[in-house]
Amino acid sequence: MKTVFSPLHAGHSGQMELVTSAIVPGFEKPSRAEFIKARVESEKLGPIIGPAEHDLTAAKRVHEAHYIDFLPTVWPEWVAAGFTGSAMGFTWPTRGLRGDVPPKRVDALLGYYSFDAGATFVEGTWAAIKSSYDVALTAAALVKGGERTAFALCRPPGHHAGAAFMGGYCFINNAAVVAQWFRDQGAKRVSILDVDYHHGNGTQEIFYRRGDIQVLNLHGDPMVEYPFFLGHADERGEGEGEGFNINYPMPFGTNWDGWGASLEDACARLAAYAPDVVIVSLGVDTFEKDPISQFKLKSQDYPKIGRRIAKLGLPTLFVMEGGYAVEEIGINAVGVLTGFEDH
Ligand code: Q9C
Ligand code: ZN
Repeated sequence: MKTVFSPLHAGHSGQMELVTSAIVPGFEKPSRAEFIKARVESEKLGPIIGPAEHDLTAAKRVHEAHYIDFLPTVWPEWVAAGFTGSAMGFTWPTRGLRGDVPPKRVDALLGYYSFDAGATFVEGTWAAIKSSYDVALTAAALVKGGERTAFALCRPPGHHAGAAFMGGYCFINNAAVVAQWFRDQGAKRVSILDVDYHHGNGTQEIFYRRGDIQVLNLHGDPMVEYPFFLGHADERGEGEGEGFNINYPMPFGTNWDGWGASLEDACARLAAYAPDVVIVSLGVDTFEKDPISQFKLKSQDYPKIGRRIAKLGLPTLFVMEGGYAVEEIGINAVGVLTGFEDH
């Protein structure tokens, strides 16, 4: 399978991150993508190609235009305001406050367009966001063009980004963008299978009222795990989307037995939906040694994920999301892909 990769991800580097009791160097760092790329090469997965440039039309099909237009302005406005360090919000419009009046300061707008302080900008961040989007669309075009599969080695990731919010290291929801793009290219139904450890709250929010894009999410129980405020089993979609959003929250300590059972159920529902294409939001932060996660998958489990997805027999696009155990991230992510190819 072909991998699409852009070196521009590397400019999104050195950002800080707010965790429970400290501000620390971001876990979402450039070496993640470099370790994955190195493993694609050493495993001889296939050619690595660069992305074609795309305008922002496809992004605005799933995100609000004012949100997308804000993203490239952040760093220049931050610098013009005399701020240094990492650009992140610090005040958020929660229940009871005005979410309909964008303020005029860039630091306030960062809060306005976020649900947490986890989507942080440095100088190269917009170029990295744009390259990640280009990577996803370029890989999607390979599958649309008849390839059985492709790997979008996206960085930064996307699944926490909603129609008008960022968070959780995510700015543009690459998986959502390509799902809508496939619909616009004539696909009747699209499934998104999100196997990242964290609930894909942005993806769910974007498609919650849609029956033409099925969203299946396997993740840590939001009662006790980030992003906390979405991802429960009773969230099944609304209106035309009723029954097309399916959540599999799982407890801390979940290993292959429990996780694989959820995957089996998700794959059965996906097969019943019979989509034209499957988009896998590929996070490998389910790994036992992940520094911010609480599941217990082992490296030997990742090829099983790929093999199970391959058994669906559907065109499949893999879009990279999370995974923070950088030493093993390549082994695990590429393990899924070689498992898929083995089938
Ligand atoms: N103590 C993705 O995997 N921080 N985003 C969690 C850790 C945010 C994860 C707190 C994690 C975001 C794409
Ligand atoms: Zn994650």
